[in-house]
Amino acid sequence: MKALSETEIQEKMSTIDGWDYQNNAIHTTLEFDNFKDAFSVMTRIAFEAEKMNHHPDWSNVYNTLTISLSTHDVDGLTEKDFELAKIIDALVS
Ligand code: H2B
Repeated sequence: MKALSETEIQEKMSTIDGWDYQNNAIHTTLEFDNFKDAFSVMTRIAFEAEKMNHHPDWSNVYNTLTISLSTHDVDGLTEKDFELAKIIDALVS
């Protein structure tokens, strides 16, 4: 899978919600009511990530989940990052 160009990335940024593009990755921060809710969403994201064989860089502190997506294999952004971002958007909407 090839890394997306800057133009392609800018086009795709309009297809996802609440993400920003920095340092060759896309980032979002999600806040939940409590740890249990945060962790249940993480579990659902984890299953989707495994199905795609594409995994987030993330950290969780109590009710806050910070996620960064990039494709390590190409050291940049690919279609897979935007596909997973859309799945995450759908899971939390
Ligand atoms: N996840 C992400 N985010 N980027 C990758 O390049 C990647 C991955 N590569 N998950 C996969 C696993 C690769 O390491 C395995 C061997 O297919």
